[in-house]
Amino acid sequence: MKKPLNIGMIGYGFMGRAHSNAYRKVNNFFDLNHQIVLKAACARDAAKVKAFADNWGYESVETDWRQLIERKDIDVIDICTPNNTHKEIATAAAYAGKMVLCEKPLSMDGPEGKKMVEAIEKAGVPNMVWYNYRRVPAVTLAKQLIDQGRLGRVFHYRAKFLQDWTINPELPQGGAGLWRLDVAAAGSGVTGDLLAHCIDTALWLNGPIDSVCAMTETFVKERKHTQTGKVEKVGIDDACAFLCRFSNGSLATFESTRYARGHKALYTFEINGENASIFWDLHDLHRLQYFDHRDEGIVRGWRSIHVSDGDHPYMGKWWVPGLQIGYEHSFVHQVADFVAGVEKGQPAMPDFRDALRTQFVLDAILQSASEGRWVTVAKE
Ligand code: SOE
Repeated sequence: MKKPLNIGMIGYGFMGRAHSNAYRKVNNFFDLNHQIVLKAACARDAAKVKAFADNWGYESVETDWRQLIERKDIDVIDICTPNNTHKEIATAAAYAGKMVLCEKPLSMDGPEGKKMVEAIEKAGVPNMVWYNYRRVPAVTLAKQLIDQGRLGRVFHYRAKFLQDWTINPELPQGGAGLWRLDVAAAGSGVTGDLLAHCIDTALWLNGPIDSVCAMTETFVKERKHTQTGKVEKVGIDDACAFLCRFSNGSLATFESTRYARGHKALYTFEINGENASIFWDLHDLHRLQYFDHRDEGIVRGWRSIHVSDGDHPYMGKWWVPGLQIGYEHSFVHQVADFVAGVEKGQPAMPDFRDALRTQFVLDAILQSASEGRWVTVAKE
């Protein structure tokens, strides 16, 4: 008999759906001692949250997250609300002794994130931040290859995350989905929304970043605000590019924008080491490109590894070799690792403390862009 693990979901947007899907699938594919139970969904709009709960099979609804947190029958609070609400909900949930799963980025900035880490560690509750791309099997395979020392000394890291959905100046800021354009709700633009993913992966694969030199731009300076109905200044960065130095001596370039016409979610990274290189592309997420200079000369070249075999990370849990999986599975893997971590007493990464490191890099990027100089990344 499995032990129930009761989920209290806050928010019903894109991430509310991605996580709910993961909760529903995880026990069918992964051997866990806990059974996930979709206990309650919570959001302010009663009709919308009811429709969401009915669609995904949540047993009940709440319209006030404080009520949800007080409920004795909830074990895990999952925060899928805009960034400016993460701190208040996460600290209250930790104080109430709940496990806390928080959407990325952890917080609005480093100082706020630090307070969240203090609260969660004081409460001693399991916690995790949803940087899902670590658990795309090809990305996890990249980590394995690096940990095996196949690359040798790393010289370069190169990442970008390109989209094109905010080019239209008539698009308003604020409200469902579009809160990402409102600095009061999001904290920053592409830096916190997209580069946060690139940085999380980079810190995991290539270690700490020491210093950054960044530039940002806001191409559309004013947009109508959905809540006030008035045309208001846009406070987010529409594009950001930065150079950085990693502690291991490697040099890096990162670029992100929502103004790259034709690109919808082009997240790519490349790592160049003395012996080997790795390249990954979210639009082709089940492949890892790998070049090894130690291969025999006549067959040396980039290999395109179709990450779908039973001995590839996570793939033994899915179909048969050769059949690929997709974006949504990265969330299933993250839930599976979180629950397995709770069972073994080993935190699943990134936890709040680990995600705070990304937050410090984001702060340094924004400071560097506004001051026009290199900035050292805070460590703690
Ligand atoms: C929108 O920019 C968005 O949905 C991000 O918020 C996600 O974190 C990213 O994975 C895809 O793009």
